[in-house]
Amino acid sequence: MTATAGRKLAASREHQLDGLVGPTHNYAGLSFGNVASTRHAGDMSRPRDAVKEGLAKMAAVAGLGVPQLVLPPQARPRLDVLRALGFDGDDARVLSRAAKEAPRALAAVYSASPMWAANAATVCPSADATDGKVHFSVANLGSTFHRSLEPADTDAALRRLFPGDAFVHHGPLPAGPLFADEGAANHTRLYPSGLGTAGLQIFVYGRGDEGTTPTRFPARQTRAASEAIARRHRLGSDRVLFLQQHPEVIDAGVFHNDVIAVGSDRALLWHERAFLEPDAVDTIRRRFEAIGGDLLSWRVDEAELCVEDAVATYLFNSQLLSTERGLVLIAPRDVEAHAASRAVVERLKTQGLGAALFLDVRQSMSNGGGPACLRLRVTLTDEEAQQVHPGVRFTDDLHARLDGWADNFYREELAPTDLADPQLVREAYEALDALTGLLDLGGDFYAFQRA
Ligand code: SUG
Repeated sequence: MTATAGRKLAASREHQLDGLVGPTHNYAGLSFGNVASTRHAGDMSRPRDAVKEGLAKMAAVAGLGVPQLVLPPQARPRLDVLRALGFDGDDARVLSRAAKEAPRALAAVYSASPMWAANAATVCPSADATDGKVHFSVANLGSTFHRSLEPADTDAALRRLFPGDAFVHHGPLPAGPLFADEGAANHTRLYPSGLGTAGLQIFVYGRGDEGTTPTRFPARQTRAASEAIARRHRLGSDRVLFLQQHPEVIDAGVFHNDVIAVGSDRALLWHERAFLEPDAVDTIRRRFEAIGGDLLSWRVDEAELCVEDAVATYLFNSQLLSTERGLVLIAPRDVEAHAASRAVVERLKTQGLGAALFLDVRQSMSNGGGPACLRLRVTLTDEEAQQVHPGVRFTDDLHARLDGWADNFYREELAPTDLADPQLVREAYEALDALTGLLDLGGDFYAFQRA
């Protein structure tokens, strides 16, 4: 570690990049292994509430003094994908045929899934990389069809939001089961507080080349993918740790590690069944100590909160934020409403947690996306932060403008049958066209604007 890198991290801040919920947010049961997605398949969705819940969360985070950024939604529906699947003719014909012959494909091309920015990419701060750059690796998201449509546009968006040579943008890893990658949802970074040195990056995978794997639901992250990312990001071997997620919890609906553990700063909140290796957290502690860290371990036992209730309430999908008030937990309201889950938070408050805020992100939760799913953490030095596209900085003014934009363009309700309505396509594109003005992204951000 050079003195320069040490100075750089001392002035670093963790930015929260939240996926803005797109106008076609709907419930289609597209994610096998994500129990909320399956349970809510076919429900009526409320896109306007969804985007406003996300905006209110961004406001709460910004209100804590944490820098907040907005990731624009991707253009949906992807009629180009339906055409590639053989549906031809004008838009109305493509939609009506797909609705009859391939309703799941229709739902997939409409999904607002890019809102879950934790799956957009894995991001590593410059202090950890031997080349002193911030590295982004876009996730390939090949485990589900609807999410496999995201990487190319995610890559383009991240390049637009983080331009300049402080940032290295790696595209997605090669497609296919071997390098299945779901981004930062399986990645945690701990750093020794006050030292201004590099951190320890923990990559959690569901499937290795050998050994136990889940039997009921897919493991969406492989060890090979995590290793490739660590290599690309030029992380020293003393900076990385690879741990296997317990296959049994994947089979219980923990489709990403951030559904069963969350860490930030020097704190790690984890369920006793999160990891396969029984001594996983001892290893984390030891490795963290070796780089000058003192782990604050918050273990939750099965008797205190069972995995099923953890999945139902999403306690571990809270955001853990370093603020002037100490560590703050942004948890879903479902945690507050559940006695055992809430009791864990009360206990944490006696063990170093500064405060907890309970927020309503119901629309996202019903598709299996809690507060932490909606954000990607991007740690930047002050100098790097100056390079970020200024239009996506969340301010009170932008909040007000985006609220008004949602009132103008978002439907209150969306039923599965509405997806065949060509008017919805026009509405969605009009909304996004207007958004590029609000975020100062120019008139050529979306493919439909360039056509
Ligand atoms: O990939 N749900 C998302 C939820 C992602 C949550 N992210 C994190 N844990 N970080 C998924 O399963 C459901 C879409 C539908 O069924 O309509 C969906 O894609």
